[in-house]
Amino acid sequence: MKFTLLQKDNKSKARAGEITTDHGTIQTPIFMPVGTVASVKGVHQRELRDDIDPDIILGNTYHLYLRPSTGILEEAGGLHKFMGWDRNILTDSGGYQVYSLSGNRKIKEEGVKFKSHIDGSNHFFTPENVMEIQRTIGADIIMAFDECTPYPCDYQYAKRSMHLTHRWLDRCISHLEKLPFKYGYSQSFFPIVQGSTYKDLRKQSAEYIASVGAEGNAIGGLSVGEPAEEMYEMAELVCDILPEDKPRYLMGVGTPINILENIALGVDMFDCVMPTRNARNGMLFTAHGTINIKNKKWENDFSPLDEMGITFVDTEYSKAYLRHLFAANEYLGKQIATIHNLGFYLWLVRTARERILAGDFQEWKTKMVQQMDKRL
Ligand code: PRF
Repeated sequence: MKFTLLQKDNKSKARAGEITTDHGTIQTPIFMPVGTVASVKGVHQRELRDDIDPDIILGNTYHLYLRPSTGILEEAGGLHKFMGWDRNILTDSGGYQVYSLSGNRKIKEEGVKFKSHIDGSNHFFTPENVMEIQRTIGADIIMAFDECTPYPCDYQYAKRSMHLTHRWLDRCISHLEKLPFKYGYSQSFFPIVQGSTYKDLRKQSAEYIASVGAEGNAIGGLSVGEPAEEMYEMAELVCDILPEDKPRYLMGVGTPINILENIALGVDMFDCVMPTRNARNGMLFTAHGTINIKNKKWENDFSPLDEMGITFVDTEYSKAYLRHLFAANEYLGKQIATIHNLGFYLWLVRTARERILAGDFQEWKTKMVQQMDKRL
């Protein structure tokens, strides 16, 4: 993997860059649509590629290991082949899903014992077997096995957990060295900074993560319920410590405003279920604020879904039509809303990149944050 920093913004810490892997080039800042179970919910791979056009999508180790299972993915020749996606994929390690989805989890030095959210069966994740699973899934970027602390989290717990995440990181790295790539292309490994909302822990964690010299670095444990200002403060502190010449990935963030604010602090990569999940509930993100398409006020509004026309759904369908699809509980409503929202998120990061390259990112960001902070 190669990361090239193309431009640093003068008035903020925003950066524009390029990551190149064996599955192509990723222009940063980037938003990665979430395809948890080898599917970006509601969107065909062809629509994803041709209409939304992300350079990279995300999959989840926790889900893919449980279903279809690591064995099936190995038989298929890896996740790219299994799902018919030949661009980049990143897999999260399960270090978050195990805590948020599975019941009765038990964290020990050795790893995490958990119950499947599907059938209640017992499983055990360790840094070692999670590296093996991610080798077999075969994503281009794979993540360290960590513990994501909840919010709020008392200082002693956050500190112990951060040290556990660091010890697990050492185990991930030494085990990966023994595991060759499986499918003829390489995989890059990103460690994850933790430390909850404590400045001294975040600093210590960022320094430790930076010291392992990985190809890219991630920031975890944020956007778990803390106020946005606290998230920004932690992200800035960590970005200032992480190496400049490696991509920085803020995990599970966030709203369009969160994304612009964190780009301004030096983050290059984002993922979040918000554009896809909220689309399925009838919430549309636009450059002028959010729309609840189920609202009666759209019943006879025959204007285009979004005048900006970022994706074809924006100009081909009206607000009244999409409201009708939601009222009638038609699958198509969720599909159209998902294409719209992902199209908008990708437009947002692409435009941020253009503004960074053009030198007027900060002015554009201030205007966008103001105009997106509305309900239409
Ligand atoms: N760790 C991992 N994945 C994550 C997170 C984390 O802390 C978060 C936190 N927002 C989202 N996804 N492994």
